[in-house]
Amino acid sequence: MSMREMIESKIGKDLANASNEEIYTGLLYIVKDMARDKQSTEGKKKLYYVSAEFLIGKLLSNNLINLGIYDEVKNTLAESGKNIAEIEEIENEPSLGNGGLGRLAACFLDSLATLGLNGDGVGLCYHFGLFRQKFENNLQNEVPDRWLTENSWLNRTDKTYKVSFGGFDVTSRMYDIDVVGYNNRTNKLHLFDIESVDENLVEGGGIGFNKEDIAKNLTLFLYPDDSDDKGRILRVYQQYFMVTNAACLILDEAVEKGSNLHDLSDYVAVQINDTHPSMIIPELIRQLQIRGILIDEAIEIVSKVCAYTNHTILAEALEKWPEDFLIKAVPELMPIIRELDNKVKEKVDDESTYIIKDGLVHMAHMDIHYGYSINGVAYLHTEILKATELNNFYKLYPEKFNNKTNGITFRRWLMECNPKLSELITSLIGEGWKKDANELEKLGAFVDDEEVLNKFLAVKHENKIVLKDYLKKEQDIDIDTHSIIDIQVKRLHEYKRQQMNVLYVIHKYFEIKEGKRPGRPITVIFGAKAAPAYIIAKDIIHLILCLSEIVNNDPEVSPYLKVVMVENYNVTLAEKLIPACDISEQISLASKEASGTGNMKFMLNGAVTLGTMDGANVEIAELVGDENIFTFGEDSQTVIDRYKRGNYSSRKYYEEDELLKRAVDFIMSDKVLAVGCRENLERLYNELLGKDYFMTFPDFREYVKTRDAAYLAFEDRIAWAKKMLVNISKAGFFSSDRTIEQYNKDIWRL
Ligand code: 26Q
Repeated sequence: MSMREMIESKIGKDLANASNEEIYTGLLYIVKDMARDKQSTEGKKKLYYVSAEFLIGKLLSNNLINLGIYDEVKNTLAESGKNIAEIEEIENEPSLGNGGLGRLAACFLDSLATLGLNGDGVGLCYHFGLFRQKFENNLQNEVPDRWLTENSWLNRTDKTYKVSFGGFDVTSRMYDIDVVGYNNRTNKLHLFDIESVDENLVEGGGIGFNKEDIAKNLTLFLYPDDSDDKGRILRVYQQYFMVTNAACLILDEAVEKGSNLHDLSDYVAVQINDTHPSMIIPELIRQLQIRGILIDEAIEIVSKVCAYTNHTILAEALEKWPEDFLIKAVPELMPIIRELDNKVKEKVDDESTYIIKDGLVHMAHMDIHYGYSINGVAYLHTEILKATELNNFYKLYPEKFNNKTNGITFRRWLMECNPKLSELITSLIGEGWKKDANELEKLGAFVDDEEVLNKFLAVKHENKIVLKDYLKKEQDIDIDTHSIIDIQVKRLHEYKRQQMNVLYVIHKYFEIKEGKRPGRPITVIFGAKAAPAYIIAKDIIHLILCLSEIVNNDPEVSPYLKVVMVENYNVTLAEKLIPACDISEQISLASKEASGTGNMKFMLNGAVTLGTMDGANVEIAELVGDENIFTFGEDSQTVIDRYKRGNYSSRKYYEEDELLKRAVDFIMSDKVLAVGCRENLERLYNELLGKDYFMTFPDFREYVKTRDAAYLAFEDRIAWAKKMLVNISKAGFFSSDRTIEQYNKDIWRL
């Protein structure tokens, strides 16, 4: 059957007469059929990647590419005057994650399937993912984002379990999404829901809902906090619901394959994605006990099965649950957690490593004592964990600690989002890089070939045109395709220092006012959601929006500088922004960003990094060399030492630096107050002057100098194209295929 016949028989009419919705739905079911046909037989051992977040993004194009039929479909549609880009727009993005950790889980699923490894994801089927961001009066508003539609990628299964909480039960059901590997096997993402969920609990237009009625609200929302522990008891219910279902599924499948449970570690590896699924340790122990295994052996079995990934160094983000919460929500787990804690207390003197302290259960401590592997997500991050944050644990279990530098899937983050660059690369070095990312190194042969370098510049420019059209159509934003495009997109967090970027923009605004104009217009793009309860983060968004109103409407400034804050930054927008970017802002305070993965996506798409020596930036710098990255700022050791001394005073820097003072004072100027809210602006101003916990002021001067140097370097177009090329050619290391191979070799052994 030809592609046309296949699609037309699915939708029951001629392509030419079909609506985009009908074509989308037809393609959805064609992909689902093909995925079903590609299911491979199970190996003996299986990985379960348990995670509260899977930020998978839209799936249609991704699946078509991985099935190898994207071009065929695209051309068939084009023959009937249909545009695949418009059909993609029909699909809702499932925003089942906050940011990096959730997106990493999605990249890992793609790589597992692509490498032919037997590994499934297990998580929750939130009805509303992360909120949709709306700007009103230069402020962030949050509205619910219902992504489920009648025809979706979810497949309802027959698997249901009874889940008991303190005082009541619910029934769970498993829904599956097929994870189609690139030219390889199909794995599954299992998402659990409650049968009794009630969407009517969501109150009039907002993201508020009755927090008490757990049997109805459990799977309504993803927690919108990123690193700030605002979690309440509902989060405990969610987490337990996730892990008890995961544990049931794991034991069912192992038994089905012939495990006698004593040999569980021959059948199962569980990767605990940050502490959100940590309760799977006591829960597996509990379920093994129910199946007749004594507690001491159950603990031993589970300790050979569970491995833990740490994604953050911010102490406040390490989950600690009050014992009271656990007693109320999941009473049956508490005795097991106490037993685990007692065993620690029997053999370990160091009180700082105890699981229960002052009425709080430290989830990470449980993971480290009872998991067989603990990994950080970039070289620097793992070293900091070993040397400082988790040093007491490292002394106990040095052999458990290992690094797994993050990666991204090149299928989505190059082939899908940047077809023009993919084509250019293939025309130069062949198709091999699609299966073996290290082959990108072959591009190194062209660093001095001006003709080739010009082609890279041309692709970048074409991508800027695509972005321009998209932003105009979707958000009524105008950008200049001949400007330098400088982008910072990621969750809004003080440690990521969007506020420092803003201070630079204010500084540039003053310079232009004084007649010091940049050689070429600059477009500064921000995209970020702030957790609804994170006040200062929302104030920073407010400042960015005020600033863009002022700058873009000032005829003296707007020809040279434009400030854009895209609304509702998500995976879909990232795929449009990243291919068009020249300068990738990765400016976190050194020691605070565990890895970052956006930095890798930008590099792969030919942007040059402007960054601190933090997270995976350190490895990027090492790979591309000083010539091909712009680094600045204090190093992690200096920062860690200053925190130890505890004597940082931002006011001192402010008073000693005219330019910094001028920029900071602008926040409270009449100009900004005229378009903004005094309360928000004043709070942010005071925060910076009174605290500046993430030390933007000490790095400000060097940031300005380095960013100006990057803009200047951009003017030597051939030299810049070389930097782009080197970045692309060295990006192979950051393929999540490499990361997953390392997890498998060192941790899972599938
Ligand atoms: C905790 C308690 C209560 C409610 C929410 C949370 C919560 C939710 C999400 C805590 C943390 C997160 C997400 C963390 C995260 O995304 N971390 C990022 O992980 C990436 C993948 O490893 C890294 O690249 C980033 O550096 C890291 O910030």
